[in-house]
Amino acid sequence: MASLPPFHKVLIANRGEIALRVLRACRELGIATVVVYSEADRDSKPVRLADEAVCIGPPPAAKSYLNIPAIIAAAEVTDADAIHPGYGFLAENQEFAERVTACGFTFIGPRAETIALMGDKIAAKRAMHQSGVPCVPGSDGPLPEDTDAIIALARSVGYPVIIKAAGGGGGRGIRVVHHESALLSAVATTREEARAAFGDPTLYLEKYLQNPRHIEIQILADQHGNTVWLGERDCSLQRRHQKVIEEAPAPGVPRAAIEQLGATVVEACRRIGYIGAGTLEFLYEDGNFYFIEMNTRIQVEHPVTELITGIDLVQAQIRIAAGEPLWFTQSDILLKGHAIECRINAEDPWRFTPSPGRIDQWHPPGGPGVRVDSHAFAGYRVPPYYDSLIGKIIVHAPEREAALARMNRALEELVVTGITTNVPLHRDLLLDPRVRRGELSIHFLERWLDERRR
Ligand code: MV4
Repeated sequence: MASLPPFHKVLIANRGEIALRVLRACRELGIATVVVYSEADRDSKPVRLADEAVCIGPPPAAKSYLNIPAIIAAAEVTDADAIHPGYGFLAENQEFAERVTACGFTFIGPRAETIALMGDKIAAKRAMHQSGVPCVPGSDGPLPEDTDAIIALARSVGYPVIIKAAGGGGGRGIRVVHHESALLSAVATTREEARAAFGDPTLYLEKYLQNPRHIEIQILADQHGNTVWLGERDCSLQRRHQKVIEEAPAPGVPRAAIEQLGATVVEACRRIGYIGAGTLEFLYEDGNFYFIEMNTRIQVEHPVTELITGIDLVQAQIRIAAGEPLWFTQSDILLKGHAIECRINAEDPWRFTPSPGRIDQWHPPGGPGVRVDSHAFAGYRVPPYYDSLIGKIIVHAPEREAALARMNRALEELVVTGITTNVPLHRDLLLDPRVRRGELSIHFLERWLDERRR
């Protein structure tokens, strides 16, 4: 059955592997594509594969991928219907979503007011808490100005506490406080950092969880009130808030607990009027989940969910933005097997210094259960201006052990020369018995790196 494409033409306001990923989704839906690019990405794969490409400025992102007027002008001259922001850059920028809509284009993502709600971490937490989503105990709102009130609050929550900026997120504007003696100076410093970085000095406070896992729930919601959750992802293996390996399902977490959480977040997202794809981030410690933030974009690690559900999340984003009702229900979503993603970065595997330059050889892995999302090719020059992600290897197998074996095999097959990559880090990590047993925490990787440096 041939159905009408959701849009005639979509403009892709991003670069690299995610621009290619969105382009592939559009192609399969019969939608023409426009890719915008900076001068540094002129010879990139998404630019070559797109139906049309428009240069929007010089290499620095502030002058190209963050240049809202240039992107809107590109949509106007190419007569695009809709704009997909990918991740990073303008994906969670309320002003961009508003201007896209005001100029008559469809923003492929949540409503601008939802982006604003989730961008305010206090408002997001309050909205989730009111809908029964479990949250970390804390200030239940902005931290007071009064120093005695701050001290009393931290005492009632109990040390250690963590101070967070309402305008922060993703690891920016946070500070852990272990003793009352350090509290007020930590608040003052974090407040000034928040004012400078986000233009908003508002802070909040939470009990600091000392050794949690990072587990997130993927949701999809259409414009007609249908909302589903698509399992969880464990993203605990990270360094400096950059995820390194993600997997689904989260190893060792009781299914009943996740299913209850899934049902709760679906109800919360329905009440908020959430539309599109979204991810709720939780800390998981001692069998309990605590909501921390919600991301209103497609995430780097979305393929892990696609492999265990069989649902194309990027196509779903596009069809939802065009107004289609969800074409499946919660009971149609079966989580099958186990998926693991390794992010391949052009960087030193142990020192993490970027390694831009020309890729001489590129031999991606293949075979059963292996997916490679990458814009790389032999002869491609990794530009020095953007993040170092050159691709992702994602494997799927019936069980976790088989997925680990498959990832080891895929990493052995991968050949990248000319630049340095973090593949040796992945290979060593996947050999670690604690990783193999699924004994993860947000601190595991940094401690593991510390241990091997000695
Ligand atoms: C926390 C926490 C412990 N307790 N909140 C860091 C980034 C931001 N998204 C939230 N973060 C954390 N919030 C409480 N109450 C520990 C972290 C945290 C973290 C969270 C997820 C993934 C990696 C992390 C690394 C360090 C700290």
